[in-house]
Amino acid sequence: HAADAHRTDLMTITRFVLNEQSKYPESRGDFTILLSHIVLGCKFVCSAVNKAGLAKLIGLAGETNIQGEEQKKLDVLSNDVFVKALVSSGRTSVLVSEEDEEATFVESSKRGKYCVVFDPLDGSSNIDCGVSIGTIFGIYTLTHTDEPTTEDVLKPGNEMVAAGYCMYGSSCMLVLSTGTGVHGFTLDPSLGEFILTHPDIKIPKKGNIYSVNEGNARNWDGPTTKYVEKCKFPKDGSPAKSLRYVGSMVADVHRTLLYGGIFLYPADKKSPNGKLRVLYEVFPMSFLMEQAGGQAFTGKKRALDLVPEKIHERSPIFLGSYDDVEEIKALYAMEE
Ligand code: AHM
Ligand code: MG
Repeated sequence: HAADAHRTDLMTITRFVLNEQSKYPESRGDFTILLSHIVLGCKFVCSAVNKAGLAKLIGLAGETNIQGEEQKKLDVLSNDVFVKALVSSGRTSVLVSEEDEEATFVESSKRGKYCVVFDPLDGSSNIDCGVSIGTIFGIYTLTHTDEPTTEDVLKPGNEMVAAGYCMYGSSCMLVLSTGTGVHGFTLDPSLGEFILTHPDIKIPKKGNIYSVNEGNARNWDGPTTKYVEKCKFPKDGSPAKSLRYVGSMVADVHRTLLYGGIFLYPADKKSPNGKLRVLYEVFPMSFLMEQAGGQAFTGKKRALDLVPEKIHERSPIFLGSYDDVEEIKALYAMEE
């Protein structure tokens, strides 16, 4: 049928979120405006990532970020674009970026009711070889009218009102949850619009892939070691799991969301809190996993129940299919 070949009723991300927000009578479009600024940042980064080789944007910026990692030009650029877009939206008060040691407090004339935590360009070790990288973000609401402080973002992940990521891969995909399921939008480059292509994503209840940096295995704790051993040599007659590890959290979590399985960044002897940051890596991905029917666990508790004390705090994380996370939870429970 001709009408099928050319879809004429395009569900853009803006239209989708406007529809969702219209369910709340108090909604005045602030969230939609905020999101459109995040979307602008994602489109900019997408285009910059695609041109990186050509534009000679790749390379060291000669700066080191606060975690002592090398900072690439694209990270700096992406961060600048997101901070400026978020401030100019007029809908934010506090911003926390992986690239900035301190939180950004928006000047009072431009303030709004949201606080945004984000990693503007995650997976930077993959930039130079053209492997998928991404942006991760989480959104809190400001619950008072006093001067904003970091306390406004040092809240458990279950208080986020929205979370998402954008993956710059073979296509550019934005995956979003505002607490009513998980929805995926693909950038149509000819339109410059994110179009709903993956409505209501649900993660398979059990998967057959595990995803972890096994190079750290000798420093793992007992439960993680046992779990990965079980993935490779299951004793209950089930087939062994496949290993997939991109090394970009967005890509590894995206695959886990669509295909099922488990993603692990455990604690190890060298990094007792793991590597990934609570506010802008662990929380948004855990929020999405739960919204898709999966689970996210820290080795001690539900990830979204963590209460961070510092904006760049780290935590071990195990997330993915419900049944697979259930298994690692059982192994940690045996330790206690
Ligand atoms: P980055 O913020 O320096 O890019 O590091 C975050 C990345 C994640 O995307 C990924 O899951 C993890 O670090 C990979 O770490 P490792 O190289 O230790 O396996
Ligand atoms: Mg990062």
